[in-house]
Amino acid sequence: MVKVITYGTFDLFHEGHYRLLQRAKALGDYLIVGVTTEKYDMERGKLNVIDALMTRIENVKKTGFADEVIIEETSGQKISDVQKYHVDIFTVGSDWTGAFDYMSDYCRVVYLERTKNISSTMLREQNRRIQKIGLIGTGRIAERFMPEAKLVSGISTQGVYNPRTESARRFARKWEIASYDDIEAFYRDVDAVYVASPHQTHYAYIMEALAHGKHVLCEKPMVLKKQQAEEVYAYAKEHRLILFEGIKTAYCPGFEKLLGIACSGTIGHIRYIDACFTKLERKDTRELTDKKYGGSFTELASYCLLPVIKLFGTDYKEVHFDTIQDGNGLDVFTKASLTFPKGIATATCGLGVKSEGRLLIAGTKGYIVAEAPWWKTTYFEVHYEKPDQIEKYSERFLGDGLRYEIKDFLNMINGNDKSAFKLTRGESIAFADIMEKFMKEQRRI
Ligand code: C2G
Repeated sequence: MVKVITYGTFDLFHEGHYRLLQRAKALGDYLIVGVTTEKYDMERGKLNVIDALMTRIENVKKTGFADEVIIEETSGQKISDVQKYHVDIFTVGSDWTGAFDYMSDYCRVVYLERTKNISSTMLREQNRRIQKIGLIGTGRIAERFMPEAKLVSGISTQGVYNPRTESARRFARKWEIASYDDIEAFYRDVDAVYVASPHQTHYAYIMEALAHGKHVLCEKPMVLKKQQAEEVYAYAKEHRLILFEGIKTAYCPGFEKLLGIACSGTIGHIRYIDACFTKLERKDTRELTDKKYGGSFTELASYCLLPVIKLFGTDYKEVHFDTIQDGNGLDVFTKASLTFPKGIATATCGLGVKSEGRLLIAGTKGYIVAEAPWWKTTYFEVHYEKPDQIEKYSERFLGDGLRYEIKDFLNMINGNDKSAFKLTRGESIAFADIMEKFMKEQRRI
C-alpha cells in the first residue's frame, strides 16, 4: 500500500485545495492530510486565517479523498509524521517547489502543479469570497509581494500585467500565475490590483483600475502631485472602492505599537522628530539612473515622512529641502526640514550617502528611539532624563512585511475598516503634496 501525506491550512476551501487533494490521493492508495492549527499558522507567519480548525477539517473530509486527517502543530512535525505513519510520498502544491526538498531523505517528494485560476463557484456556495488580485509591474517589489501574498488567507494572486509582455510572461512562469498582454482581459479577471510599476505610471494605472471597478493597493510613493492624490481618493470614495498607499511600515505591528506609545503621553508632548533611512544603491539601478523620477527622496521619503505626519499631523507650516546631488543631478542625499505649530521634524534619505538610519521622537518628558531598520519595526526604547531609566519594547515583523498591508487591504475590501486609521487619505495626500514641492524645487516637474 502506497501512503501519501500532504499538509495545508485549507482555509476558505476552494478548487485549488480540492484539486490538490484529488491528485494527492491519486498518487497512492492511502491519503493522510495534515491540517494546520491556528497556533502553528501564527508561528509560521500566515495571517488572516478565517475558518476554525474544525471547519477546515470538515471541508477536507467532505472531499472524500482523505483516508485520515491529522493536525499539524509544529514546524518539525512533517519528518516525524512520515516516520510514524510509514509514508511513501510527501506532496504539496508547486507554490512550495524546493521548500520541502529536505523531506527527500525520508520519502519521495512530489510537487503538484498549483491551480492557477480558482473560480468562485465553489466559494459562492459557501457564501464566501476569495479576492483575486492582479499585479501591474514585475520589478523587485512585485517579486517580494508574491511570497507575502501567499501568507494572507483570503487573497489569491491571479495574474500579472506589464506592457513589456516578455517580462510579464517571465514573471508569470516563475510564480505560476497568468500573464496578460491585454489589460482589459486582466481587469476582467481580477477583483483588486496591486500597482508596482514605476512611480510616474501609478496615477494612470490607479485611475484605470478604479474606472474598471477594482480596488487598488499602490506602492509608495502613490502619486507625485497633491491634486492627483486628491483626485484618486475622491474617485475611489465616490465609487466605494478601496484605495491604499502601500507604505509597509504603516501597517506593521511594531510601528503601530511605537505610535501608540508616542501618542500616549509617556514622553510628554512631542516636539521633535528625526527620521532617517539610507540605503547604498548600485549605480545602475533605476533609482540612480532615472533623472526625472529617481533619487533618494522619491524612493525613501515616504518612510521618513510617515512618523512625522502621523504624529504632528498634516498641517505643516513650512518645508525646506537640502540636497546633495550626483553627476546626473539626482539627489543622493536629502534632508527635508518641516515646521509644525508645536514642533519641528527632519526626514533624511540617502541612496549614495550612508547614515545611521534612526527614528527619534523627542518629547517634553523623554524620547523614543528605534534604530535602523526602524521601518521594519521590531524593537525600540523609551528613554527619560535619568539615563538608566529605559523601557524596551519588541514586536514581530515577519518576512518582508508586505503581508500586513495586504491583510489590512483585504479586510477593508471585506468591509472591516478597523485599520483605516493606519494611513489615512489625508496623510497620503500630504505625502504627495511634499513630494510635489520637492520635485518642483528640483525642477523635475
Ligand atoms: N494549492 C493549490 N492551488 C492553489 C492554492 C493552494 O494547489 N491555488 C495547494 C497548496 O500548494 C497546498 C494546499 O493547496 O499544497 C493547501 O494550501 P493552503 O491551505 O494555502 O496551505 P499552505 O499554506 O500551502 O500549507 O504545513 C503546511 C504546508 O506547508 C502547506
